[in-house]
Amino acid sequence: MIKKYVFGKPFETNAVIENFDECKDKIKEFSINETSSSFEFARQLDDDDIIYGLGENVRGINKRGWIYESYATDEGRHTETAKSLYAAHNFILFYCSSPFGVFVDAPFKVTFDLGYSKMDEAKIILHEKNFKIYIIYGENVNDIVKNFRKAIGKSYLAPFWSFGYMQSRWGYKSSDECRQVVKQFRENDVPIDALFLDLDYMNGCRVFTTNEKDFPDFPEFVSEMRQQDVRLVPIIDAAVKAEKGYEISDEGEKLGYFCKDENGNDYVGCVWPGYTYFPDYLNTEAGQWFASKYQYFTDMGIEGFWNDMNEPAIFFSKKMLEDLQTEIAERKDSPFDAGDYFNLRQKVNFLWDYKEIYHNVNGEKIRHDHVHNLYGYNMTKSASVGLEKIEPDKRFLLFSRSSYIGMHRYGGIWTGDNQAWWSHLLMFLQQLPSLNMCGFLYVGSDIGGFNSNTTEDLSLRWTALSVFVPLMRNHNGTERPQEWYNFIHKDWFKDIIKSRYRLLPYIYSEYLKAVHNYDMMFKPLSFVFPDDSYVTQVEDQLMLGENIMIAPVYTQNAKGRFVYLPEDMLMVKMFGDQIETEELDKGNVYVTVPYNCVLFFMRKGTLIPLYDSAVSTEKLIKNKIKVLCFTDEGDAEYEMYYDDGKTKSCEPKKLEILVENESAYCNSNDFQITVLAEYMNNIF
Ligand code: MIG
Repeated sequence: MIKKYVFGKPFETNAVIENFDECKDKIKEFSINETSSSFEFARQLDDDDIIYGLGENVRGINKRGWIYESYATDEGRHTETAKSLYAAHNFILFYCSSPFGVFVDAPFKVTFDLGYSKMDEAKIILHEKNFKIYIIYGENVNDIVKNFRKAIGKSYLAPFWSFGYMQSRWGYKSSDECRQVVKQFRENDVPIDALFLDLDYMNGCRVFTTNEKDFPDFPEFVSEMRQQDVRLVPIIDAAVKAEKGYEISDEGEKLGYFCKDENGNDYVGCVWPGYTYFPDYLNTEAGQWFASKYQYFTDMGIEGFWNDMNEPAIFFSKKMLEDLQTEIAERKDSPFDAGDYFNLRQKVNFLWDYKEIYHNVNGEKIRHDHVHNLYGYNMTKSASVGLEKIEPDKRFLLFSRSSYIGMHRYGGIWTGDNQAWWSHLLMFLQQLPSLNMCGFLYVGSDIGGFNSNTTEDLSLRWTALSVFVPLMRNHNGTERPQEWYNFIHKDWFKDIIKSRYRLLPYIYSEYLKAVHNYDMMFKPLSFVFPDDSYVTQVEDQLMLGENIMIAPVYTQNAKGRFVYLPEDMLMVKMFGDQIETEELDKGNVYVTVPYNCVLFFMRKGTLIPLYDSAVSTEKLIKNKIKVLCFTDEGDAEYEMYYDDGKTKSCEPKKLEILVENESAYCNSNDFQITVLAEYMNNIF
């Protein structure tokens, strides 16, 4: 059950697509305080209450104890004290005596003070007065999330190839450099499915152009890579270079599709191309005009895109820079003291203001800060709708940096410019269930860390965690190159990446289940073992689907780690083609984890389908499946979801796999299934 409450006249975000009647009862979960400019929803917290949710954010799985601000921000440090990252995911779940979820559907700034100002009080502060609030109920936490997810609609379905290993860097400077990267993979039989192109492929950062000098014959380059099973994925920046003679700029100007300033002139900021216009993605026509330009690439055979800088990120506003220049010139001969200096410094740091920007939504002029959190969402929604016009049934890879709930129907996200810090490896693990609650299933983080120089061991451990994650992409922007071949133990990376391809039937199946059943792929342990009071404390392990538990190593120099087993489980260590298993008893146990190891734990009575590894998703032999079992009195079973991986319209198929006394059975003749009996010896 879901109750919808409406305050004032909310801007339609289209986050929720199921229809609910407006509820006029009093909200019983919160006490409400209205001030002249805001609404505050407060609730007492018991000692044991947990708060889950908030999607992409800093801190733990339990969000309690910090103050978060939903306001999409280009923030490249992601420290523990950050309040906002790139996304605004306003769903939280109170895990208390009678659990419930809350979705705050508000496109402006919302503060979630979750026991920060007062340790025993949660407060949601809405800084404007027009919004909707949904209170979501259910039989248990899984049910609450499911009800919410049904209300916001089915998550984006990514193509199967985008579950392969992907390499990126800011930036590969030429097509020859790209060829060298791919050569390293192919010559060493390290699997890869995609190579990402950052700013350098463009002509002077002009969106929908290519750099003829360093990336000559672009369409041929695309097909040359494709022949090697490597898809090229170009970056698409949100803003458009403001320049006479540049087609996109001229067209957008003429059609009136760019955001305006207060006086109705095109707003000019500065981003990578220099002075730029900002397409008005909140204006459907403007969004569709921009999206139609993706055809420039799809005509060349490009099948995937990543949308960047769409918070939107602005380095400075032309007007505010000019005002500052005038101010400095005027003050040339007047005294300047310490206070003046700090004022000036502050100004230089924030030389743009979202209040300068206006949208045109169905003829209505709306100031950007009132709808700020919808910009990246609408850029990506437009792209998805536009791509659907180009090829209606094709699944394109599409993911975005900024997002709002609702965007999960159109694309995935990556978690932006993280750091090559061990704490960010753990933080990513902790973001996974929160992202899934908010509908974002096709997600990933920059493996190895985007900012700061990585280390070989950090890259290895990060790759090992990402084996389980849909978007498995190594990306960085700093000096130290972090493609696996730059390190000493190349074979260790190879083992880990091969393990990914082996595990794909399970990973993809659990992804499809989460999409089609409105479920979470990654869950906190408390969602699966509600009767075990200890698991609410576990912040560094997750359930992946119902059947396996993951517990990555996230500390430097650690040869292993302690793992909490909520029940007897089978420990599995994969090393590419090699596998080791050991049955472990419930409780705390220390396990050693070599650097080339992918570690997970299976529940009793279950099995994991595996492929033989291959150098690309296309080379996998998908009808030959090997199963790894942890039987319960000789039996194990698994329902494997699969589909064509290419079209949107295909319904998932379900392969029922059953193992009885070392023989495997399934409900389809298309598959050949073998039991990996050697790993079962210690079990029978
Ligand atoms: O201001 O395109 O998060 O992945 O490599 C930096 C360059 C702009 C930010 C993205 C990052 C990308 C980088 N971009």
